[in-house]
Parts: sequence; structure tokens; C-alpha cells
Amino acid sequence: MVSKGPKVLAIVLAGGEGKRLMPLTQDRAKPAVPFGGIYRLIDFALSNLVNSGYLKIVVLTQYKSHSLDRHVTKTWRMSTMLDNYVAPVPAQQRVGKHWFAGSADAIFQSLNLIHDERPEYVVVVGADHVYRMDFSQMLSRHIESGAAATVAAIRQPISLANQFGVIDLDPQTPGKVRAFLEKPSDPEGLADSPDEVLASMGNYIFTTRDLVDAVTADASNESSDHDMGGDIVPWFVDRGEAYVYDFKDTEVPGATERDFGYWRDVGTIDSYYESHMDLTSIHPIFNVYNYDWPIRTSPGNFPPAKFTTGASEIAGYAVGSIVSQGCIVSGSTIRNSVLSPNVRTHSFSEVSDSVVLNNVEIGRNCRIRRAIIDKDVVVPAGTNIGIDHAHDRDRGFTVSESGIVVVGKGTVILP
Ligand code: ADQ
Repeated sequence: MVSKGPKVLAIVLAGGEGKRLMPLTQDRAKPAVPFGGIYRLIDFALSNLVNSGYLKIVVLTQYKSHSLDRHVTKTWRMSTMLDNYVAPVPAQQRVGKHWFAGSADAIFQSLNLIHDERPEYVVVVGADHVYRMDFSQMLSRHIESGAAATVAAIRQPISLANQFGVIDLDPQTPGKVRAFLEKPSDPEGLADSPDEVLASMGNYIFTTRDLVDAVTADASNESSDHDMGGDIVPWFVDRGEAYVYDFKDTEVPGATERDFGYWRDVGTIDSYYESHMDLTSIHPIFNVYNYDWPIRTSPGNFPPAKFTTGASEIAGYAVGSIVSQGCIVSGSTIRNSVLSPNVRTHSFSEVSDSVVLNNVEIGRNCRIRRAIIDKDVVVPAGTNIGIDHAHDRDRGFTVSESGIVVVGKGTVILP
């Protein structure tokens, strides 16, 4: 595919720690956290960029980047003949002896990539959201408005405002940002909907020269946190040069009425869990089966999933569930759950409302409810998880605010 239209470089910010997703981010970067059976979180941002026709993409990494780097390199290999690429770029201390101080510093330290590519526009996106979006529509709006910076925006409940950049629009000029507060504790609601705010999605488009000027000025500002949301967006707002792109204007091929406008920041265990449950409902709230705007990843080298009677002579079955390749469901029941590749479940066991990641083995007579089990865990026969939270905590599992139990990668559970 050769992209037409203006020359665009896409930068994916993928260096964040994701502390609130612990223990899933114990030894991987947040964008590398597995999602939806076969994906990693970063696949959503990369699929959106590639589907939008942007095929020169750099992924800025820093924190525990090995599995992210391996995934991007293996999965997102592009045509060298057409000079398209998805390139993971680790922090390299190119500018002084320090790592990326924040997302804006990550871009400042990577300006060589912009100088090499000479794009007219730079699309900057986060790597930890589940959604579909056509960035070419946002670019058209950016060009029409003449803005230096365009921020993608979506309405969110005011109770979540302290997790987002909150936008106040100028009533005189449509789309112009009058004020921008990063993660405010006590914001005002929207005039037409006091229980909501207009939140930044952490996706931006910049006219290249303006982005270079902003991150360069920011680099020498000692009072800055060098953060895109906290410092760079307000820099453009102060100059009257920031506009919004309303996510509800995005048209995505194949979107259903139900998943139109779906966007989730999966920053916490509870939101990670809830977005999985969105995939499993009969009419999915987020439809991964939309092949008109595919979410791409590498299929992995596994045999097909298999359902069989185990020793129990009871049929193994799954309902309301996503079951990935390589799984064997033997004499056990899987309800409203997502199984990643190569999960084995044995006779008389029941897994419900849960997310089970790769290579997990669940022995006989287990009960697993409202749990997330990370990779490579062996659950011995007769184990209950998510039934008695005090017992779950005693065994060192994490229990989230809403009672989701997380068993960390490779945990050895004693029988
Ligand atoms: P947060 O997601 O809290 O808010 P941040 O933690 O900076 O902001 O993460 C944004 C993206 O930048 C993530 O993809 C992360 O991996 C990456 N990142 C963070 N630090 C980095 C570093 N040092 N080097 C490279 N990449 C880094 C942001 C915006 C808010 C907006 C929300 C939407 O700041 O205004 O509302 O996203 O979720």
C-alpha cells in the first residue's frame, strides 16, 4: 500500500509504566499487555494508523520494553521495498545522559526521526486504548482549521476527569480550545451535560514545524514535566493554536450502531477487565469481527482450539466466550470469558466471567470467577479463585477495587 495525500509520520508513545495495571505490568510495558485473546494493547493504535493509510510509524519505548519490542518487530514487519515501517525506537540518551523525562521529552529526544522523514504533519498517539479511529479524517479537519495542534476529544463522565486532560471550548470560535487542564480534581461539567467533561483521548495531530518548536521550547523549560498532556497541549492553547477533533465525527467502515464511538482507556485492572467483558456479550459492545477495519496482529503458530469430553465424560464447552487457537477445553465449562492461545482446562472445572492469558493450565475441579490469570500459571486441581477474596489475598493475588482477582504471570499456586 502506498499512501497518498500529505506526508505524515506517526509517533506512538509507548514508554509509560502503567503502574495502575500491576501486576500485569510487572515485567512488560503497558502497551505490551495482552488483550482480547490474541492482541497486545498496542495493536489497536497500530491498526488504526495502518488502516488510516499511515505507514511510517515509530514506536517510542522505554520502560521494560523487551516484550513490546519483540511483538512490534515480529508482528508489524512492513514492506521495505515501499519504504514503509513500524520501527520500535528505545530511549537512547541521544540528547544528554538521561532517559525520557516524559512523553514530550521522548519526542524531543527523537527529533532526528522527524528531520530524517521530513513529514508535513505528525500524528502522535498513545498506545493503551481500545478503539477504532480513522486518523485521516482527523487530519482533514486539522488542515481545514489551520490549527498548529489538534487534540482528539471524547465526552467522559465527570467522575473520571482526574484521569484525563479536560478541554474547555471557546464559545466564539467552533472547535477552538480555550483552556486545557491535565487531570483536574474539580472540573466543571459541560454546559449541556453537567455530568460529563470533554476529555482528551491522548491522540494529537501537529503541523511538523509547530511540534518541533513546542518540544524544543519545552526541553529548556525547567519547570516543565515534559509531558504532552500536561505541558505541550497547554503551550498551544496559550497561543490560541489548539483545536479539537470530536471523536463522534469519526466514521469507521463496518462499525455497528452498538460499537460506534467505542473508546476505552484500559489504564486500571477494572477497566481492563470491563473492556474484555465488552467483547464477550452476544452483540459485542466492541466488535473485533469487523473486517472492514481490522484489528491486526500476528496469529501465532498454534493448532485450532479443541473441545472434548475429559475423564468426566461431560462435554467441554464454552458459551459467551472468546476461545483462541491452541486451547483445549476438556470436560470443563467456560462462560463469559476470554481465553488466550494455548490454555488448557480439565474435567469438572468451571471458568466464568474471567480473562485467562496464554499457556495457563487449569486442573480438575477448579472454580474460577471474575479473575484475570496472567501467562504461564498452573492452577492445581481443586483450586478456587475469585470465590473467597480473603483467601485470594492470603495467596498473594491482587484484588481490585471492584473485586477482580489478578494472578500474576508465572505464579506458582500451591495445591
Ligand atoms: P496518561 O495516559 O495518564 O494521559 P501518560 O502516562 O503520559 O498519560 O501516557 C500517555 C502515553 O504516553 C502512553 O501511551 C504512555 O505509554 C506514553 N508515555 C508516557 N511516558 C512516556 C515516556 N517517558 N516515554 C515514551 N512514552 C511515554 C494521557 C494525556 C491525557 C489524556 C489521556 C487519555 O496526558 O491528557 O486525557 O492520555 O487516556
